[in-house]
Amino acid sequence: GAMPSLTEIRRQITEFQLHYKFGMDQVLTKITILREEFEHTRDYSPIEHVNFRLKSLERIMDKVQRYGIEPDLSVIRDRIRDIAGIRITCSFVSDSYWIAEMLCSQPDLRVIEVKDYISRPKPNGYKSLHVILQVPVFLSNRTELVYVEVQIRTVAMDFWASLEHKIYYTYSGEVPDDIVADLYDAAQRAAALDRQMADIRDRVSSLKAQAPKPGEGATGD
Ligand code: 0O2
Repeated sequence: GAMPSLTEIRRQITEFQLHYKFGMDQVLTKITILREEFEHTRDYSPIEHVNFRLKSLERIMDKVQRYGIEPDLSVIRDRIRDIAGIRITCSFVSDSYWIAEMLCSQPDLRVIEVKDYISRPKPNGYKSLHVILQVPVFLSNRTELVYVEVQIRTVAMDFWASLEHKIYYTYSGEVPDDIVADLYDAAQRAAALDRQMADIRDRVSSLKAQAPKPGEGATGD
């Protein structure tokens, strides 16, 4: 067939990106609902912050090269599953699993894969829970299924991962050995901090459970 015109290519790319934005918006709304419901019914929400991004065309093309796949929109749609990315930061490790479970049990989301780098960290020390979902996007004339990657991790894991990501790019992937070793050590300390914080929380909540509530318990004489 004839080569598509530049205008046509641009239209196709914009449409492609728009579908990911729609899919991401759907999942973001679900997260907002969970968050607001928690704030309403309890005194705390397990969700601390939510960040999101659409992968740039440039970064998509890097991945096309790395995967050695055809630079074709329909191939990219099938093979690259983190074009729409959402990151949820929470306080405690147990919250990560809890949030993942609440999302994964929603009937209109299809869970494609769960990568648990919390229980099995990457060799560099990276920890995070990755959930790859497929979301239906209802367009005027059809329904499109789009992948959305949700990364869920604690504040401590997130602190580590943002620094590691910057360093990795600073050295274009060739990080000096001593820095690799120090980063690994820092990841272990972040994990120790997460354990300590959970332990403190548990002790405080068991004390709270024992304490008499106002108006009950000791009558004081
Ligand atoms: P960005 O800038 O976040 O978009 P692959 O993507 O092929 O390397 P896979 O199995 O397809 O690996 O995906 P995986 O393991 O779920 O990882 C995808 C994303 O997780 C990455 O996206 C990072 O956001 C994050 N991630 C994974 N491993 C690490 C790590 O060791 N350190 C940090 N800081 N982040 C990690 P991108 O596209 O690499 O980057």
